[in-house]
Amino acid sequence: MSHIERTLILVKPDGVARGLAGEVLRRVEAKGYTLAGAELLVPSEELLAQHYAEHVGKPFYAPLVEFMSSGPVLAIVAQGERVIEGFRVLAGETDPTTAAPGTIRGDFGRDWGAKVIQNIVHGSDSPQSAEREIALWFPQL
Ligand code: DAT
Ligand code: MG
Repeated sequence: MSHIERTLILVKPDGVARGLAGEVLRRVEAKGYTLAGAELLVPSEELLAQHYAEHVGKPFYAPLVEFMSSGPVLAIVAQGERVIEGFRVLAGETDPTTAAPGTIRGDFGRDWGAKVIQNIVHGSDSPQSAEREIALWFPQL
C-alpha cells in the first residue's frame, strides 16, 4: 500500500558554512525523494525551543540552541515512501565520529571538541515529529 510521508531535513549551520547544502540535497534527490519545500533562514531561539522541546533541560540544550542560531540553516521538506526512516539512514547516527562511512555524518562530520555535537544535518525521527516539525518550520505547508 502506498504510504507517502514527508520529513523535515535541516542542513545545520556547520553544513551550510562548509558548503555541504548542495551535497545533502544531491543525496536526497539521488535516493529518489522529492522536494516539497526549502528555505534558507537563521532560526530564532523561539523556533528552536519548540523544535528541540524534547531536549529542554539537558546539559547540551543551551549550546545546541546557540549553535543552531549561529548562522543560516537550509530547511527542507522531502517526500516519498518511508522518507522519515530513509533520511535517518542517509544521515547516519548522531555521533559523527562513529557514524558509518557512506552516511552524511560519517562522510563529512567529526568531533570538533565543542560543547554540542555538530553533525551537519537534522532529520525528523517519526511521523509525529515530522508533522509537528514541518508545521513549525513551514506553516504554509
Ligand atoms: P538526532 O539529531 O540524531 O535526532 P537527538 O535528537 O538526540 O539526535 O539530539 C539533537 C541534537 O543535539 C543532535 O543532533 C546533536 C545534539 N546532541 C545530542 N546528544 C548530545 C550529547 N550527548 N552531547 C552533545 N550534543 C548532543
Ligand atoms: Mg532528534
